[in-house]
Amino acid sequence: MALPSPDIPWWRSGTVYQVYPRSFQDSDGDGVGDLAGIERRLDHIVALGVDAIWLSPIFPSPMADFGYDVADYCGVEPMFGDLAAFDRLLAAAHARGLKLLLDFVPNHSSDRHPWFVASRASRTNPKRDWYIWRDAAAGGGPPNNWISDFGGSAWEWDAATGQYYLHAFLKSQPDLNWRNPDLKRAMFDAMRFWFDRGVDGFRIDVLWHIVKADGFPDNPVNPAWHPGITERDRLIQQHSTDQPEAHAIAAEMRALADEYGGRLLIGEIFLPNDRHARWYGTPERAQVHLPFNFQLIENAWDAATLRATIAAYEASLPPHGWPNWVIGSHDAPRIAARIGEAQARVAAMLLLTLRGTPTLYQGDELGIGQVDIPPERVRDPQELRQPGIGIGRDRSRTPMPWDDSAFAGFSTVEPWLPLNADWRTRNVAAQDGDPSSMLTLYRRLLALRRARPALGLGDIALVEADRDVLAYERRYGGERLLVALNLSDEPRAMPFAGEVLLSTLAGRDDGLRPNEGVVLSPSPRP
Ligand code: TEU
Repeated sequence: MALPSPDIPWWRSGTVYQVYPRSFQDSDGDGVGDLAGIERRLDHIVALGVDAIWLSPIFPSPMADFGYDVADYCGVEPMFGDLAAFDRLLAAAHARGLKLLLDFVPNHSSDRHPWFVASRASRTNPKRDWYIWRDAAAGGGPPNNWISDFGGSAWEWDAATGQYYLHAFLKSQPDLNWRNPDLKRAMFDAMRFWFDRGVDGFRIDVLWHIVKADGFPDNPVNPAWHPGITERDRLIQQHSTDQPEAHAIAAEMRALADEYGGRLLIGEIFLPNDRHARWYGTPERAQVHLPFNFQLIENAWDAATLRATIAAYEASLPPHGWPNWVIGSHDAPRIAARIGEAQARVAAMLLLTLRGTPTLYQGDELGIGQVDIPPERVRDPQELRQPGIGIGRDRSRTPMPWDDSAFAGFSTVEPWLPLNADWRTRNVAAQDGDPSSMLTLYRRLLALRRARPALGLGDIALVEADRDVLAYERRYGGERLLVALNLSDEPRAMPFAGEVLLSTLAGRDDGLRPNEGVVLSPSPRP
């Protein structure tokens, strides 16, 4: 077996696990998770078999968007702990061989950030230009037609200074002006602050948003919009996102990460393949290591679509671009809610056997499915502003169920969001020793991926198979593994001859059973 070269960076074969700090483990009895809680539960993450954790924002925040409204880029939200608690968590993670990534939110700050307080104080304040201020349109009203991702105009009138400011998300999340050199320097200093403390990299929030077209032209109307989808999609975000200057800043961020050596940058980018691939940059002037690929979340769950998705994405990558796949997040619906638990097992196998770095989201390893949030407990600002179209994000932000004790061992009091209704049986302790549990399946898949360079690093080739079956080969050096996934709830023909190393189901069968996925070692060729 060919052994991977030691200079292959860890994140190529590694797996990232997203922790949503508010909902992982409460250690001080306020119903909200915190850093000491995460530290206490690190062994769960180690036992799972991932390589890195990415923490959603932990910085001081009024929590209008649950941490994605940052009031200090170089601090820790008191609800989560303090810098000392962060240093302890980082040391504890490193001691267990886990990397730790933070969530950098460069597009906007909180309106309570001292920079914005200064910026809105007067038109002549030295920080005025750190945010995006514009006069009203000639006939009055907002400067252009841009719509906030959370609905309504992206411009908010400030009566005191007689101008509008831009906010791509909530009005309490004013967009920063990356064209201002002082702002840019301050943001790079914030990245250095965390790199100096030892963080292994960043997931960068809405990276493709950070620079806007000069002159702020109107965005074109989207002819495909209908009232069943978000208001944001009324327009095509042509001038408000994906500007060349944003790519240039990504390249500078990468240069900084490289300066520190071995630090990873993951960019949150939602774009079609051709434009998405540009976020890798060029070998001479690289941008992010991994532009997040959300196509397993966005695209239909059937063999033909997945096959086409994999083929088109692979074909779009530049030669130096390493792929990655995401199957859940704090924004997306739970995978098991979307496709059902039986297929969620197949999805786990797909995620962990595709070519590219997988990111998995806390709770998906337990197969948490639909969680109905009673109307009076809805907290997500996006849902509160655009109710009724099914975009609520609370349903994937519910607390981790650890055991069947009070509040699932997450807290000693009622948590900030309800638990999954089946928490008494669907929790870490219950699944821990159960050979048929989702948790056991994830652990086995991660162990196999770690043991087999063909899975962690190998090439991928899609293989023709029966209807509803997605099949591919992974190959590294002399090692070859085969994957066959039955996307239907009927039996299908097994496309390969070989020894089953791992099935998503208990027992064995010659064919592919309904909703079965298998990894095989090929039989030697006759
Ligand atoms: O999300 C960016 C983003 O594109 C979201 O608007 C996404 O489309 C939506 O949540 C799907 O329902 C990032 C963060 O992940 C999200 O939690 C933040 O609210 C947002 O940026 C603003 O910082």
